[in-house]
Amino acid sequence: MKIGITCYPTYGGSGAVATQLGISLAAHGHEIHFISYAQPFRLSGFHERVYFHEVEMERYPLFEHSHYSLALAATIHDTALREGLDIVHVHYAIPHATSAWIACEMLNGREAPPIVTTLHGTDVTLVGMHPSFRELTRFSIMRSQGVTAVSEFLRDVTVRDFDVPAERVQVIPNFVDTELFKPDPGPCHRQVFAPAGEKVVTHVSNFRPVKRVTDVIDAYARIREEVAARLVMVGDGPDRPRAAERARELGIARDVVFLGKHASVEELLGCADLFLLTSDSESFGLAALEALSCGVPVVGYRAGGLPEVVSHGENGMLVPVGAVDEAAAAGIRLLSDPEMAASFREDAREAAVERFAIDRVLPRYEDLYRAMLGQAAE
Ligand code: GMT
Repeated sequence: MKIGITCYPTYGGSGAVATQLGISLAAHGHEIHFISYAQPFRLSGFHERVYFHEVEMERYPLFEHSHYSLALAATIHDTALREGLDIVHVHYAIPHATSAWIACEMLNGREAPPIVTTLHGTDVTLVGMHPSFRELTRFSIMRSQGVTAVSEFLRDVTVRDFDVPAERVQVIPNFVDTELFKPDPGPCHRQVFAPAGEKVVTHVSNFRPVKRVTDVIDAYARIREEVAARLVMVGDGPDRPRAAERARELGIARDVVFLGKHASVEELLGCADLFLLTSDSESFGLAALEALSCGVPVVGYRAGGLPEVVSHGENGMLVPVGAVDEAAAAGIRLLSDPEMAASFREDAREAAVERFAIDRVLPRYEDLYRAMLGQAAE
């Protein structure tokens, strides 16, 4: 099949998943056309049958704002025509599903490829719910021939808040490259982060308010009162300065390292002892899955779809949103009980491989594409 994939290219789970999906589909013999305003951050190296089409946004003095949605529609339309796309698969509803719909309308009579929209999170729970976007989001979801959500939680929210019939939304969970995200990668940077043999606690996110990164700092501050540990903060975003300030206020700044954006988080996760994720909403929590795949237990808030990824008491601990003390207590237990830590690490890796490895999830997308094209599933 020839598949067009649109995603946000910046650091974020939806772009990471869309890119991995495209690369894996290409390895399965499909032809993949990424359509985005920049090369997706995890699309590096050469991959046979993978092409990239950049969305050009002309600047013109009359326009104070760029017309990204329209430029994207034009590029999807152009790519569909020139390459003969069989499927257009967009990740994140706003505005990608809308742009895909415009592109297919523009084909006007020529055979338009079916649109598959994958809902990722704030496209439904936040941005899509804004009064100015709600109707547009619903319209775009309903005009997609295939709709997937990355968790049961997100499917339920979509059905409830957008009045979308439940049978229109299929849950296909996110997945992870378990060969890349694996325990004990070489070289290990543990010595750099924790030269005196301290435990390594890690957090990876885009530091937006929803991630509550100051809670990570607060929980870590309590953990280090009991266990010698260092905190490695990976990523960047609006709340990074607040998190750094909090670490300074608590007098622990020297034990907290802010690495900024990192393209190869697997190198960092692989040498961590604990992953902290204190979001107040998380439709799935890809960062947590990547940690599990590296054999790293997760302590986080019981929010959204995270309980579908992290099994409480088996490979992580989930506590109520905002319960920093409970999160810290869970972290302390895990870091100071070697037997428990070993069992959680083993379960984390096993769960990632058994439930979320690419080979488990990819066929579900292929079946969906075939169903859209009226072909029998393999
Ligand atoms: O929706 C967002 O906030 C952005 C999006 C992204 O591009 O990172 O994150 C969402 O999609 C990820 C991939 O499916 C999920 O793992 C994240 O849980 C989800 N974020 C939220 O729901 C806050």
